[in-house]
Amino acid sequence: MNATDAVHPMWLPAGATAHLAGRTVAVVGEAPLADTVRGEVRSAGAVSEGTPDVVLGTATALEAAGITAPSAPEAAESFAIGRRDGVTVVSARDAAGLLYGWFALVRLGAAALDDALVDTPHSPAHAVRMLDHWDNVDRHEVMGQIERGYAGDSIFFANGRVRDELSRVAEYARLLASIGVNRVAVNNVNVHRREARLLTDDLDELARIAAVFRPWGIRLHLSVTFASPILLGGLDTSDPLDARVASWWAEATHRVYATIPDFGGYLVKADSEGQPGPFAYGRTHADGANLLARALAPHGGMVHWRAFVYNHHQDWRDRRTDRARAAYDHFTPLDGLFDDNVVVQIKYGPMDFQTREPVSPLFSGLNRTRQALELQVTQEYTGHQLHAVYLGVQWAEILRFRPFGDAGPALGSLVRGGLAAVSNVGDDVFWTGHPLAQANLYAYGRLAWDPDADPLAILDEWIGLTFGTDETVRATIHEILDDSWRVYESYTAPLGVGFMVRPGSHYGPDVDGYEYTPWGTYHFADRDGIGVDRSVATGTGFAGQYPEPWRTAYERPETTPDELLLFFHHVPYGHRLHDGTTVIQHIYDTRFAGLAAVERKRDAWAAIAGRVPEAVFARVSERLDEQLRSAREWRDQLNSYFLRKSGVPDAKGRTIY
Ligand code: GCW
Repeated sequence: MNATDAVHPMWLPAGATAHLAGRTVAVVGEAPLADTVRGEVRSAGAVSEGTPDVVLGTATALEAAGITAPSAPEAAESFAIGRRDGVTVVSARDAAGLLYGWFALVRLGAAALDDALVDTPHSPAHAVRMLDHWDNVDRHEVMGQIERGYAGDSIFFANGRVRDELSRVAEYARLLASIGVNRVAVNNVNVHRREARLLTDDLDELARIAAVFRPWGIRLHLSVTFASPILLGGLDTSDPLDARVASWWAEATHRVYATIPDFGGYLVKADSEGQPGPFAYGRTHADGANLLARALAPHGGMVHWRAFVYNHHQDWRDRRTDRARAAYDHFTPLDGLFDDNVVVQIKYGPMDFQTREPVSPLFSGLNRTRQALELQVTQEYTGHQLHAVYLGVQWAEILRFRPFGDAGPALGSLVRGGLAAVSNVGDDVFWTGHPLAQANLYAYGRLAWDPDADPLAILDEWIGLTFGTDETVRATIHEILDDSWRVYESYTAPLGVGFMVRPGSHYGPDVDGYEYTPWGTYHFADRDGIGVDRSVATGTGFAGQYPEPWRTAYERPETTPDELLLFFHHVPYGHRLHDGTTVIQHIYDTRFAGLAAVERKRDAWAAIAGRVPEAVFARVSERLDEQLRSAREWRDQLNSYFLRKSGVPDAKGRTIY
C-alpha cells in the first residue's frame, strides 16, 4: 500500500455516526471495553456532559445507578436497546455486549434516537464468531504472502515478522467488533517453517497483536503445525500418544498463556494436502485433537480441528475413491471421542468452497461432537475479488439448510461450535481489493451473529453505512449484488459440477484442467454426458452419507435439485431439468444469460459516476470490466467445449466458436 493513500473506512465512514454527533452519550460502569465505547463516543463527536440522549451500561451498572432499562438477555455478549423517558438506553449483559450495543446504535442511524424505537433484545446465536487469516509471515513463492489472498499483503506481518506499526490492525479490529466477530486466527493453516515458529519465537510479537485486539473484544488464535514438537522442540516424534510430545505441548502452551493470557486457541490442518498429522503414527484425529485440547484446557483455550482431510494423491483412473466422501468417512467413526474443548471445523460442502455444493453430510453425521461451520469470505473459487459476487446469499442458503429435513434444526443453529470463515482482507487501500467485496466481510459477521437474518437486508444495511443515503446508488448496488452469486454460477461451472477453474490459481475457465490430476475433482464429461454418479445404487455411495430425507432425494436425478444435479449424477446431455430444458441447452442458455447480466451490471455502475467517491468508482469500474472479459471467456470456452463434446447445436442458433 502506498503510504499516502488514505485507507478506505469500509462501513464505518465518519458519516456512519453523524446521528450521534453533538448528542450527549453517557457510558455507565468501569471496564476496559467500556473505555473503548467512551473512545467511540468521543470520536463520533458526541459529548458526555449534560442531560443524556443516550445511556449505555451493563445491566448491573445501570441498576446500581438507578437507571431504568430494557432487560438484557442472559447470554454473554448480549444487549437490549429501548427508549425510556426520551432517552435511548442500551443495557448490556457484559462489557462485550456494551461494545456491540454501541455499534447497534451506529447501525440504527437516526432511528436510534427516535421515540418510536421499541425494546429490542440482541444476543449472538453463537459464542464463537471467528475469522481465519491465511497469512504467512514470509512471502510464499507460489501463493504470495496470503494464501488465496486477493487484496495485497498481510496487515499483520511484513519483512519476516509482525509489523512494527499495527494501526491498520487496530482499524480492522474495530471494524470486526462492529459486526460482532470475536476471534481471529492470524496465520495460514498451511504452516510453513517460518510460521511454525510463531508458537515459540514470536510470542512477544503476537502479544502486541493480541493487545490491539483486546479492547475490541477479540481473542487471538494461532494456526500450528502438528509437527511442532519435532520442528521446534527437537523431539524425534510428534506422536500424540507419546508422553514427551504431550509435555512439550503442555509447556509450549503454558508459555503462550504466560505471554497472552486471553489467547483463544489453536487451529489445525492435519493430514491434509501435505500437512503433518496423527496418521503418520497410526493414530486417529481424535488422538491428535485431544493432545492439543489437553494442553489448552487448563488455560480455557480451544482447538479448532479441521475436517478437510482427503487423499490428494488420487489416481484419476480410480473410480471408487470419491473425495466428497472423505471428511465423513474419516470423522464419523470418531464421534463422541473428542474432548469438550475441541471443535471440528467443517467446510460447508464436502469438496472445497465451490460456488455450489450440497451442505456437507458430516454436519448430520456427528452428533456428540462440537462442530464449527467454515465459510470462505476470500473469493478463491468465486472470482478472486475481481468479480462482484455477494456471498451473503449463498451463506444464508447454507445456514438455512435443514440437515435432518423440515422437522429438524437449520444448520445455522445446529453447529454448536459456531462459525469460522477465511478472511478476504489484506493491506489494499480498500481492504478487500474489490470495494464491493467488503459487503461479504460485513455479511459474514452479521450472519455469524444471527444466521436467520435476511442476507439482502444485511446488504442494504451495508450499503447505507458505506455509501450513505443516495437512493440511486443504493438501487444500483442492489442491482449489481443481489443476484450476483447466482449470476456468477450461471457463467461458470454448471449444475453443481464444480472445478472447471484453472488448476493452481483457481481463476478463469479450464474445463479439463483438473480432470486427469491427483486432486479428486472430476466431472467425467464425455460425448454422451457429464457429472459424477454419487448415488448408492450405481455410484460412489456418497448420497448415502445423508440422513433422510436427503439420501432419498439425492439418490435419483428426478428428485435432486437441478442446481446440484451434476454433483450427484452422471446424466446424458439430453437429460431434462425440472423446467423441461435439456442439460446441454441449459449450459448454453445460462452462459449467454450470465454474460448479459454482467454487461447490465457494468452499465448500471457506469451510470452512477459522480455519485460515489472517485477512487471507489474507478476501482469498481476496472473490476467490472475484468468480470465482463472473464465471463465472456467462461461462456466461450464452456460453450465450445460442450458443443464439441456433445455435437448438439444450440437450439437458439447463437454463435458458439
Ligand atoms: O481450497 C483449498 C485451497 C488451499 C487451502 C485449502 C484449505 C489453505 O486451494 O489453498 O489451503 O483449501 O482449506 O486448507
